[in-house]
Amino acid sequence: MHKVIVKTHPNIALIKYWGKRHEQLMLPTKTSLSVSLDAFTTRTELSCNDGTCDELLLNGVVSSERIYSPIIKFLDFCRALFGLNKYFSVMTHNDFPTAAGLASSSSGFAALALAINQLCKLGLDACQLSILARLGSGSACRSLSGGFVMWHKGCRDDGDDSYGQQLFGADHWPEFCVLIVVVNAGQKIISSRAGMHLSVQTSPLYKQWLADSEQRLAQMQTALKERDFISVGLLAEQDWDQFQRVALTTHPRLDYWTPVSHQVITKVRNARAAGIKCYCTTDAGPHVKVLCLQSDAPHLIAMVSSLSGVVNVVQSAVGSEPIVAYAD
Ligand code: 2P0
Repeated sequence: MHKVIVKTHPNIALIKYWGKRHEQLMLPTKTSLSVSLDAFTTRTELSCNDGTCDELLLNGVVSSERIYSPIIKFLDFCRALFGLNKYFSVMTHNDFPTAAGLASSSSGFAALALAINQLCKLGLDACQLSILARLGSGSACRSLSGGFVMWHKGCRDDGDDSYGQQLFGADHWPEFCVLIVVVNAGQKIISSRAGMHLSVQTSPLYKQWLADSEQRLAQMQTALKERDFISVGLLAEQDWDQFQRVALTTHPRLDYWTPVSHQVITKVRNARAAGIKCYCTTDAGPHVKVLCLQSDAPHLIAMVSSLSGVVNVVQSAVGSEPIVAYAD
């Protein structure tokens, strides 16, 4: 096989991951749960090259060191783990902003793991693929499946029980909708990886969040199963609220949000007070994700779009499985 093209979706966590119990193996301190975003896609084309190093293009250009080096590290890791004696050409295209709090590393490393498995005929099963993606970026292990996915924190030292598992596919809840409210902002100043490390070390609220989140997981699974939107929204917003408090009490303080983010959040909460079922969450970045039902989306989009500083609002259904689009 000479070339593969794969497509994956990023995911947004309803119960967050933020911190590691093992840094190299990317083992998390807590189990997390996410939903795949159908509206955003990473497309990765992978082939072998005859040169003496890997080549990497992100959205058609040679990317910055910050994006480049974790990918090369991941390819080095794959070469060592699977005895691959070759260099790769990687062409990745995200149809959404990279490293801006829109979970590009989740779909990016999921795509890379899937593509290497195909190209090099590694024969990894779903669980092994998720573990491989996790070694690139934690949240990527939740992007090897569509739908609603739980990343088990696991308890083994080798991490073999820490992988993403699909709870429900995209077709479980066609009305479930995520509005991605893109606000005016650049790349974030402190990466998630560095930020979560600081939070584990310094936030006085961190341990309590772990305990509360653990309890929320069981409730969230039941709410998802029953398609109980209000409970899903409230649980997600509670977990995000604690995540935000943890970030803001980290030393140095991690404030990933802008005044526009807060204006969006206030609008959403006002809409909820007026009877619309809508809930907020964010990643470690300023863009706000609004959980709502499809029928309420047009009204909510019009409402938040009117704020100055909102660049655009993307409506997303629940994403489906990654695909191998082309292989020869
Ligand atoms: C999540 N985030 O659960 C949380 C919520 C951001 C906020 O996973 O160090 O890029 O590569 O494992 O996966 C972002 O962190 O970090 C993230 P690494 P990652 O989606």
